Amino acid sequence: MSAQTFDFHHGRHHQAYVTNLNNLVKSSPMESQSLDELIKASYNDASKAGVFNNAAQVWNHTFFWNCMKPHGGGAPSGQFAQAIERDCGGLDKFKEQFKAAAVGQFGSGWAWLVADRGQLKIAATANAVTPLAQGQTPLLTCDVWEHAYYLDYQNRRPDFVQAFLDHLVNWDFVAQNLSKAC
Ligand code: MN3
Repeated sequence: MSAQTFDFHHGRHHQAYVTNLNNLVKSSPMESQSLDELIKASYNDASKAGVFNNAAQVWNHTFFWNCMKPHGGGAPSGQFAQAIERDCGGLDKFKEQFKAAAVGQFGSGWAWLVADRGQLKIAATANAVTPLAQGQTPLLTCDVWEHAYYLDYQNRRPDFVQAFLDHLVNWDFVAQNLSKAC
């Protein structure tokens, strides 16, 4: 991920969601709610679509940055590696399935690895939707909105997702998320 992509994505796109959300909840009872509470309370409430979209995008982006580290990628270890083996058929199969979900998401959205009642599952969501609102525990995500990759990869979303999996994923963070979910 180039410095330019990171700068625009974090400094402009993520910042815009923070600014919008702060403006939307200002001087309302929602102002004192946590991000998690806001997301769960506004999901599927058409009158709060703006709050949901911005709150979920703030949460998703913060989570996405934590899913990466410099010189990331490689292979997970320990209990998490065993869970990938058990539920996804191993790291290579996991990468194939995650990439297929990321590439197959039509338009803007997110690819996810989640824990759902103790089982690892791969998912994709549209726009701002987050598995957190759907009762699942997010473990890993990749942003597949065009703003996440267009400067570096133009239309080649598969290449961005492959680079994310091979060189950016912070498996320690992903494993931590699973240990907290169990
Ligand atoms: Mn984004």
